[in-house]
Amino acid sequence: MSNKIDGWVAGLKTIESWGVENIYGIPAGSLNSLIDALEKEKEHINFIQVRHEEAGALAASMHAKFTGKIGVCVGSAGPGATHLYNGLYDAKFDNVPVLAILGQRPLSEANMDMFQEMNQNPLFADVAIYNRKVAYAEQLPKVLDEAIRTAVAYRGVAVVEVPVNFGWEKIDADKWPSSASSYRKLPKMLPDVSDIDKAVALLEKAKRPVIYAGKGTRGCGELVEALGRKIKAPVAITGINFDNFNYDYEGLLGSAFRVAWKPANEALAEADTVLFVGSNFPFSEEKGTFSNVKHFIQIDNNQKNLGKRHHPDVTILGDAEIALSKINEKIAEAPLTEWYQANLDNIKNWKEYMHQLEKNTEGDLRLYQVYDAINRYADEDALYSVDVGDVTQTSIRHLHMTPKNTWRTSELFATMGNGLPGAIAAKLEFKNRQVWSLSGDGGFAMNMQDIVTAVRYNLPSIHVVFSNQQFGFIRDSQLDTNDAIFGVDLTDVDFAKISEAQGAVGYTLRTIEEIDNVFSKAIEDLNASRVVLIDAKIMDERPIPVENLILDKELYSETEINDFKALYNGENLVTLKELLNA
Ligand SMILES: Cc1ncc(C[n+]2csc(CCOP(=O)(O)OP(=O)(O)O)c2C)c(N)n1
Ligand SMILES: [Mg+2]
Repeated sequence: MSNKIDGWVAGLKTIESWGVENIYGIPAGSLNSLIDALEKEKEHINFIQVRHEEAGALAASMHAKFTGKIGVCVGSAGPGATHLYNGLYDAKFDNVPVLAILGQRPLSEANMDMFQEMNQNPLFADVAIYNRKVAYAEQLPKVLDEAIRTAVAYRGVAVVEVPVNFGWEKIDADKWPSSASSYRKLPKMLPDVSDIDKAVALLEKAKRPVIYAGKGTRGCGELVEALGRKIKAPVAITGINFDNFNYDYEGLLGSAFRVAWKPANEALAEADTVLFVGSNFPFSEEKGTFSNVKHFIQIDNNQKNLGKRHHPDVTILGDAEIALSKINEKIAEAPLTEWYQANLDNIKNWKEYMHQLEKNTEGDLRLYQVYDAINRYADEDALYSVDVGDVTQTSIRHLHMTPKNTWRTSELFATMGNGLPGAIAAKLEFKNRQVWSLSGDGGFAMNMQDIVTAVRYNLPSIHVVFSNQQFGFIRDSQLDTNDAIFGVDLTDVDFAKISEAQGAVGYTLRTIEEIDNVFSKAIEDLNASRVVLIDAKIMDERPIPVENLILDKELYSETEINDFKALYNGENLVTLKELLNA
């Protein structure tokens, strides 16, 4: 007679075979057989007990973003399952693989409106690309294998509901399938040579070219920089792509629209030709990002994206790196142009503006000096898990990222509360790298209960809360659209105490003078394996709205311009138009 093992032990062996090391969740009756199996398999896979299933699902999604590997979370029948939503939608929107396991009442109790028995699969129909209920015990590992393979291949969310009794049923020990060793990455797609030639011809004719590099250019940032220098095209990027480029790259325009740099918005408004590579920039059409652009060339390895965000004159279906290197090989070096020089000067002017804010040592504590401290104290290969709010915008402006860093956030779904769960996931994987979470006071409060999770699993990390006592990002948008500001102020919370109460070290930073003391102690604590929180009580102010600049002399009066400059300390800001006309 062959050996028998529990259904869920077999299921875990299948999951383990795909290289999964951590499963995030909270136990419940409908998960008892899974938790039983996790105890039996604890030498091979970790159960990371979180304090809110949303934190677990966000950690799973952020794990996939930091590592490129599938993240796994569990939610118990009913309320535990529905708590997973934000993390799963985050994964769906950002195209990363996540497996969500849902508990369920035993099959014998199905369909009778039993306690917590919810008809779950329909609720996950929209978020999931694979969404099934296991039909019998022996099928449990098979369905999991199918789910993981699908999630990994299509980079999305797989949902598997498991009636709890299946997990205890005995199945043959060798009856757990795994297709993990058969998995192969898609080969890089070769672009059509004639499309490359058409792109080269358009770019050689361009008077004002811009390269727009999305996250499809990850890993080939240097090639983008080199092509930009060769054809005298400054480089705009998608916000999430900052760690693909060197902050010091002189042609870096930054990102466009609101979570953005000024030079990118100005350059895209004046450009005649855009080479749009590996991006799904959602604001393109609605915000008129490319409305003045005459020629648009798009490179993407997904047919679904070609022509989605702006109508291209030339489309190149293929791998970004291959397409860019072929263009780079074929294209003639352009001489220095006024266009390129004006953009270089504009970028320099913007960086000087940002540095002036960061290095200012007078007055109240502002977010800028906190970033300056992070830049000074962080390791050069630090990982940053960044929450959603002004903190997303200010991180892309003031963190001096390079390809050695990694930063991840909730990109397209943009859910608040992802910062801390992301840091937990990052530290579990990258034990030897420094991990930071950066959040606003609104976003941090959404999952602050999970500081104790970082403490419990000994995940030394630094968590910076930018406390402006506002839902700042929304307050700023109300300033532009509403008659009054309403519902956005926050009652002050002592986040240091909240962290200390969970076993972490907590600091409250209130003045510029205290910065070095607090940050050097925080690094000492970190090096002593502590979890550290810095609650930075910063001035409540709007960072400069680069999507609504009041700087153009043709559009605004001198008084309006001066008021705008005074409000944002931008006395020395110039415009690209001025530089082009100089
Ligand atoms: C879960 C969720 N709820 C609401 C929003 C809308 N929203 C976007 S940013 C933001 C405010 C963020 O406030 P805070 O974390 O304090 O950061 P700040 O902008 O003040 O730096 C809100 C409410 C969201 N993105 N996600
Ligand atoms: Mg805030």
